[in-house]
Amino acid sequence: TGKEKWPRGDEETWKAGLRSVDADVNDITKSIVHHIQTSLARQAYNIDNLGAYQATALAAREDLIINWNQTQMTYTRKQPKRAYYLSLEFLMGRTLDNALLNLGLKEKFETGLDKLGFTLEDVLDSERDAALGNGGLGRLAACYVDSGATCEIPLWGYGLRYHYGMFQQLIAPDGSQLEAPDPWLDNSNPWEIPRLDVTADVRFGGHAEKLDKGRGIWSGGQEVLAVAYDCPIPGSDTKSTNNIRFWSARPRRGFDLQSFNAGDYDRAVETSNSAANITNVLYPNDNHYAGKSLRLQQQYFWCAASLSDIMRRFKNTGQPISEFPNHVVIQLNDTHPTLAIPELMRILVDEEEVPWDDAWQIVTRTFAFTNHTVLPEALEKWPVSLFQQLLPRHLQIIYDLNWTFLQSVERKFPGDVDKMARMSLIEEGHGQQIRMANLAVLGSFKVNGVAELHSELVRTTILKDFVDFFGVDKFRNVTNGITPRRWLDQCNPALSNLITETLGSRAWLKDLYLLKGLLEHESDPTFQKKWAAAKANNKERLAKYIKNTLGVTVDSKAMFDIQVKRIHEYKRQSLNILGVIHRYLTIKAMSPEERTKVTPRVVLFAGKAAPGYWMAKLIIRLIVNVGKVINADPDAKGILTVLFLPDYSVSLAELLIPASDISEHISTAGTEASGTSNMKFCLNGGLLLGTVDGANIEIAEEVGEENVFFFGHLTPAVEELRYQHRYHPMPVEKKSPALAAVLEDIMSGRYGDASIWEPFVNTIRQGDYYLISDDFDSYLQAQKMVDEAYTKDPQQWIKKSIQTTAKMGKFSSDRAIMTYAEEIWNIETLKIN
Ligand code: CRA
Repeated sequence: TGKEKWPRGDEETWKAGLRSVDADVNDITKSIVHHIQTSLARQAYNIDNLGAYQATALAAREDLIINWNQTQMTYTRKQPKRAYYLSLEFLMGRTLDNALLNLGLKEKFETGLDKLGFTLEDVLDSERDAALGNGGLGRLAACYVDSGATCEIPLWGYGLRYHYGMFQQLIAPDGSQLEAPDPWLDNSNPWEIPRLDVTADVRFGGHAEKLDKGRGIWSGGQEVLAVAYDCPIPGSDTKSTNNIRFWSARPRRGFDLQSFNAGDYDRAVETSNSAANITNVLYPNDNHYAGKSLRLQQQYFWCAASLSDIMRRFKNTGQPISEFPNHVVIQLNDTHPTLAIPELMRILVDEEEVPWDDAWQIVTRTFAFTNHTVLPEALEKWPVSLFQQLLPRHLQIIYDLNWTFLQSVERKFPGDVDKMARMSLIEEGHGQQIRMANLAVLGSFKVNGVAELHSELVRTTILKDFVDFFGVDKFRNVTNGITPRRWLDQCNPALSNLITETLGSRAWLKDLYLLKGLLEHESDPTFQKKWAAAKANNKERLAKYIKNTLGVTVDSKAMFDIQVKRIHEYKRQSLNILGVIHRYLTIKAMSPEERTKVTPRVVLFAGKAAPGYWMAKLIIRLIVNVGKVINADPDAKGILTVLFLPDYSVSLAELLIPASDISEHISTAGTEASGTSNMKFCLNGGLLLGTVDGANIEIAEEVGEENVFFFGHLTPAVEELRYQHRYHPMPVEKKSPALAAVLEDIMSGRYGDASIWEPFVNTIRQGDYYLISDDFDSYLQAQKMVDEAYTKDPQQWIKKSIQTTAKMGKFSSDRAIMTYAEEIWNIETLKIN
């Protein structure tokens, strides 16, 4: 019959060979030693922490793979509708600790390693971060796959396997940021499974010819091979283990044989090099479009490989192509994967010979799009000339889609040529450009923002025309979330254990609203003491790290005030450092007696600036130099310390976040789409100092406004204030004398030559686009309230901290992913047995 018998050979022998997941300590040490011996080719007498980590990872990975297999087999058998999360960034951080926790094997591994003479802590610390992302958007993708697996949703991620992740940040002696490459794969990556047999051909360039009925033929150019690397994503306390498939570029043929035979060796090697270049490096821009040709090649390479993989898997179900949207939903993480829309169109029309209109029906029932920013500088617009050169067939498809689309706009809004010009997929101008956001909206059945305010701004500003055209129902909100497994249980064992002990079980980790149960204990002095002790423990842990890395002693009894995130003018680290200088000047003006009444503070900054973002780098330099002066001044000793911690990463965040008393989320109103570190700090019992922006607003709604420190102008005022700065500027001296004194102090040369800082000071004196001068006094006021709340009633502060954690249930990424599943994807959970 041609049907083979499975399994081949003797079934009992097969069964006896299968490994199960319920290992005891003995199995674990055996597995580790086995990997040391046969995978690493090392032995008991020459194994160091790194080797122990690698062997431990290989041992844990076996358990992940067993669950992975079980999960994927169930999907294949039951054929549920599947969701695919297309993201150019997955900011995973470390994996071992998370894997052991999710598998419920952490204690056993700890005991096993101890028997072998290693501490779990050292072993965990030997892992390098996987930093395939810039910031919030990439970390969100990592939290969402964690929640997808935990909530038992058939959800896969698709990404790129960059050889170099986010650059390593060094701080030069003069305070400037330096960048070094991040060759994270150098020690090999135990968490990836190379699938050298899972590949896709991706074409670039060549010619596109149009046939009848919208069909076309694309040929010639250069073909690049995409090779899959799978990364298992375990759910917490479930067998459900999902996948991120990362694509790596390889030359299609080892060499261009024609050039090779013609004796043109250099050229032959060159083409193979340029193919491998595609997945070389992550672009280090956050919230900023740079328009590089190689970036467009990355985007297409990844979209084409992912869609061919998704299509192959769909076809294996044997369903007719019209069923595609009932089996597949694809979430576009920002506009980066928008090319998937014309690519699916191309596959359906040119390869599957689906009539154009039917194909468009399928496409527009398949995609949903998340917008992550309203900042104009982040909007992707690719030159038509670049498309002509690299993606000629996609350009034809986009033109054809635009033609039909603009006709329907004209029918709905006759004569409104301005509207048509704004909504067109093509921006006319000195060189036409393709507007990726317009294409993403047109090709998707749902569009969402990432916090209530942001989604409202999307509806009323950048996509207003599209709301008028499609109706408001297409435009939704899904407020971001964070995984409580990594961002509390893993990073803050002291607090996690106290919560579990208090609530009586670990169920809160999968139903975060259960944290509400802590409120019963908020006034219990014993509980308050334990709560404060957990925070103190985390602050000491951080102080130790600072001592070890920077050689600086910080007083862990002081208030820890933390701002960690990408360095960006809209995030206003500038406001923070200017406030610090104000605090310093105030201290300088005090008598020694008065200084004893000051609430001691440790102000910590960390974050990377895009290498090409000059002003952001200048702000880092200012922070470092202000810190140097203050930390060396006996007048400020013991009451003010200011540090910039280099090379911010997921792992450093895991150390910093549990140690904060207060954290700063102080963007100009309306600019931070959501923010997610705000959620992480509050979940760990840190209080929030912030503007009325992004998810800060919803956090305050949940934890109570009495528990957050809000300041600054509101979103509706911003436009008018910017107008005033432009056309009726008022000198800083008049608007805020306090700020004027600070700027003067900077220009006095105290922190280095005035000429260095002048460009920065000018951004505030002229134009002040981010409204530093408008919000400065209100910021100082809020800081004063923070000081008072912290010193005057420490017990009340602890209560606020408990209430904050207790009311953070909404911000679990489990809630967010279930909202996507139910309200957007129309997809069901699937239990894995
Ligand atoms: N830079 C927003 O700025 C948001 C994350 C995740 C961002 C953050 O406020 O929390 O996305 N936007 O939704 C973005 O990357 C391209 O836009 C971010 O991380």
